[in-house]
Amino acid sequence: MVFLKGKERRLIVVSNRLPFYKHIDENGNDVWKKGAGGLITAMEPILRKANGVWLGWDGVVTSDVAEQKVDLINVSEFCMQDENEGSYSIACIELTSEEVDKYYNAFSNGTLWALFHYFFEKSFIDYSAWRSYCKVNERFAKAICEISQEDDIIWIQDFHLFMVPYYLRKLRPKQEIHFFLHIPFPHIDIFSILPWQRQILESLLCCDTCGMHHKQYLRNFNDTIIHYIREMKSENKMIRKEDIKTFFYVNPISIDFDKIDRTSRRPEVIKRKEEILQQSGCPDLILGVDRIDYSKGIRERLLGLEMMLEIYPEMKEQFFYYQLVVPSREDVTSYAVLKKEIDEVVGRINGRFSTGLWAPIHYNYGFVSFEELVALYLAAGVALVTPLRDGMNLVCKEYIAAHSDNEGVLVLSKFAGAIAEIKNCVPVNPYSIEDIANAIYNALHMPKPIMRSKMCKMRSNIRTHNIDTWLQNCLSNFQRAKDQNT
Ligand code: GDG
Repeated sequence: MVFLKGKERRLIVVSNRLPFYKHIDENGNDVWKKGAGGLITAMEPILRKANGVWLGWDGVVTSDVAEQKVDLINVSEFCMQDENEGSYSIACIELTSEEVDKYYNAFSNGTLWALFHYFFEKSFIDYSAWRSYCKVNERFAKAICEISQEDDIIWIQDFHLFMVPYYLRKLRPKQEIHFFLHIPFPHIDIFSILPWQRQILESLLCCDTCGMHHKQYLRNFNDTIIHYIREMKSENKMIRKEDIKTFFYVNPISIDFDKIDRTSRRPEVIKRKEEILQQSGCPDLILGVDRIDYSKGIRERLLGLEMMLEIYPEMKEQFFYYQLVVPSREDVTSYAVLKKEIDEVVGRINGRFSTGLWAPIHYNYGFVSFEELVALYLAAGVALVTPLRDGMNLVCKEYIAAHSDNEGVLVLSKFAGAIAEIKNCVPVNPYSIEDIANAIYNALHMPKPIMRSKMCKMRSNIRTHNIDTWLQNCLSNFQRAKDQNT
């Protein structure tokens, strides 16, 4: 439940993927595994505290979705958890393999993700993928109606579900509908490439609120909407049938600072940090943590590291770069190609610069536990967060929260939404290999008092702007919209 103006309301979060995915083991039993990604990191603590419901795809591919019934499962049934953290329920949507190909891989990840991150050359226009996207979005809207009541707060997340507000508004004219976009909203010139821009805008206008991470995304959205309204007026079309005003707001998402800070102070995590440093055998550990994605700039970052070793050969054996890459969207061709490219670049750089027992890069393509991740953050004297474009980026905020020792330097891309809040980082242009090379060198040589002063300031900022304050801000905007619409 969340408390909104004197009343307890049930919170229903809706996203494409659930935080857990299901597969059936050899004995026919359901096995649930935890997924990884920014949306899970951000929304899970909120749902636990609110004892809410999370509706999404459970990763199951089925042959028939005609008679789908949506059941609620409490995650405490299959997931070990800390009693103090609370619990929540999940409600599962299934997809057919054709829908996985078209709605998920082709339209959501192929067309929308690429376009909204400014990779328009990777984005493709496929009408049958769009139709599948609408069909699945309509199924989500029906599932919401099945599991909710009109008094519940429905909070739809992200670009996979742009059309859900439109279908839901048709089914529930009086429902309060909220949306949050976790990726950038691009410039009008980019957005206009999309043949279905009007449908997406009209769907967003069916919401009570729509939140974004950065004021530039809202500016882009405003430019687009002004243009669209002018067009609609000139064509003498009604802008909206319902009398609902949509309230758009900016609220940069954040992390559970206290949980990461607490974990970083646990003796076993500190011990693990020391082991990592000892095993690396180098004075400094540099860290990169990313979901595999061309937008994260992993390849360019590795090239920057290579250039740093070319310009400053004395840096050999002085550091160890640990790159953790979490598998993601493995069925999308451009992601498989990227994986191969990264493998090759890592092999080449290690081949070029290794000496005796030292190799500059340790590459881990996999998933580590939360505690191991915090130990890695803590061990890293430098974090490289250099996406070519990122809605926000939570890894940089987690790195800051894990440094309860007040040490560490953050190298951060100018194209990550987080740069608006994190002023004491080393900013880089992630497209400039030379800029990355120099930033790594400078980060490794930053005098300790300056480093500590910068880290303290970054920590105090993220401690205050954490996931709880983000939620409270969103709820205030929900309330403002409600006041405006009644
Ligand atoms: C989208 C937007 C926006 C990664 N590896 C492991 C692991 N992770 C966790 C990190 C972090 C999350 O995954 C990645 O979050 P990001 O924010 O960096 O990126 P996206 O997944 O692209 O998220 C992004 C976000 O939504 C929220 O709005 O910030 O811009 O693209 O939390 O810690 N977690 C564990 N093991 C790993 O190996 N336990």
